Amino acid sequence: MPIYEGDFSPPSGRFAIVASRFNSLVTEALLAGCRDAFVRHGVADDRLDVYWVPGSFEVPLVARKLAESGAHASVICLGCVIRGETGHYDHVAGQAAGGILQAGLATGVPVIFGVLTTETVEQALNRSGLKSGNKGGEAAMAAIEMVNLLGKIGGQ
Ligand code: INI
Repeated sequence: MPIYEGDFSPPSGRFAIVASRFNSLVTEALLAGCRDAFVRHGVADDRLDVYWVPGSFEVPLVARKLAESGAHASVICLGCVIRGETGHYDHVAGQAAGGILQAGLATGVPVIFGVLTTETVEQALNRSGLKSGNKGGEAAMAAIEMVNLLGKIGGQ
């Protein structure tokens, strides 16, 4: 029985990272974790293109444009939405998630959801390099795994 999985061998091509400036203390740390994971898996900084947007709500549009361009093997979306800071948390977080999903489904390019959605600032900090790892690094790993998995589909 053939089983197909993406591995973490260095993929070819360029990678786009869309990062949200809102809550930038957290998102700068997500970006650092993302870059670090890429570099440690054979994707050097000069193969990464970083696009900054104002907030997580703006991430899907830029992610979709990039995915449509066909210039990148994957698009990684980084942001941070904290419930305690806003009454429109549900709209921003929900629309970001839905838009990021749609960008991938509409283009066939793996578009990775590296947007933190947390109740508190402490949780966000913990998931961006403190107690609970770094979601930006996890997003880079997910991108590599998906690129390598998709490379195995249709070619057997
Ligand atoms: N954007 C975020 O990325 N995180 C947030 O927590 C947030 N809050 O709290 O409102 C947020 N708002 C801005 C939003 O993403 C848009 O940039 C803005 O509404 C303009 O469209």
